[in-house]
Amino acid sequence: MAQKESLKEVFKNDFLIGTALNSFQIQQKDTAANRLVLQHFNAITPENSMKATHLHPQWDKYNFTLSDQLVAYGRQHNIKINGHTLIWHSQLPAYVKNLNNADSLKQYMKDHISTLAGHYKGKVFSWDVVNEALEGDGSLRKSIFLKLLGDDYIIDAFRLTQQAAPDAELYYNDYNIEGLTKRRAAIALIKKIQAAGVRIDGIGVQGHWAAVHVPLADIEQSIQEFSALGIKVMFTELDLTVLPSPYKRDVVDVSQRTLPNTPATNPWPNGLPDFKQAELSKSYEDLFKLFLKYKDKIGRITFWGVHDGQSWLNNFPIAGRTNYPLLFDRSYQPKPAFYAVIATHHR
Ligand code: 9MR
Repeated sequence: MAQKESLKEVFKNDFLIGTALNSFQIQQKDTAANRLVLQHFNAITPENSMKATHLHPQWDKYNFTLSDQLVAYGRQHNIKINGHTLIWHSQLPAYVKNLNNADSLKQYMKDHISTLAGHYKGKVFSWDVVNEALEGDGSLRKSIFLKLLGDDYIIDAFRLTQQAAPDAELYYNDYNIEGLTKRRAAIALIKKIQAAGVRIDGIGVQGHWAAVHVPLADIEQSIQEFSALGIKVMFTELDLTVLPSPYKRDVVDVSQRTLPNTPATNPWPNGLPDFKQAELSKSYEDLFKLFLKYKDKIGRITFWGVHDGQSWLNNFPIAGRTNYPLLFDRSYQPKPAFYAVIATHHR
């Protein structure tokens, strides 16, 4: 039976509530998930289908079919669309990775951005213009873009997007930027873009955290510091892993390679025990209390998936585990964490 409460209704005066859609959901083949989308979410991000590998697989070939479906779906249901993502070092097709001169890469960037942002001009609410350009130590990631084009490729990417899609909001998106080192680097980056006279409207804090270890103080500090730059703060890929971490620190590093699966690292293949449900609920409750405290600075909270069964965390950083990071379970039912989130609003 469907629950009465709707996330997007409950938080309608606070921030948008988004979710990431995979290709089945975009094609409306996951009908139970699509019911949840329509009931609870007023923002969508394609989990993969707008990435360069999918959308721009060859130099002069674009494959808009799936992302056009996503955009049509969003527009039909009055759901805001966040384009994800224009310039990213990962999921780059080989013909880009193998470029060896600045002129060609510049041409790629110009064609890629003007074609995508132009195609969805007036249809996409916002773009993650540049994704994950910072290393853990705060330096610029040694991507092909940095190597061939130098530091200013980021400013150029924002400028090109602004030209192609003047009405779209433009964001910088990254993980772990709530932490001090990357936060400082992100602030410097945003100031640099602003100083160049180029528009940046918001920052996307991905929000791949671990239940019980959510860095609330860092998150609060980063909301304050990012919004002081005159930009909106978005939480763009929220999920809370509940499984044992193979890392020393309880920080999810999305660039880590896949690690071996052992019984000890996959303890709950048949269901999450109550005490873990309670921990997850408490972490989501704490987070949403914080989000509500800063609702005037936050534009959107997007979950990285509709339900636990589709989460990337089932396969990362260890393949084939059973994780429980979202508000809806594998049977598309709201979890205790869902009700904990709803309840933050009524307090
Ligand atoms: O969830 C996405 C997964 O299905 C893809 O295999 C992966 C590589 O493209 O990307 C995942 O999403 C990532 C997002 O695009 C950027 N931030 C980190 C996300 C999790 O890896």
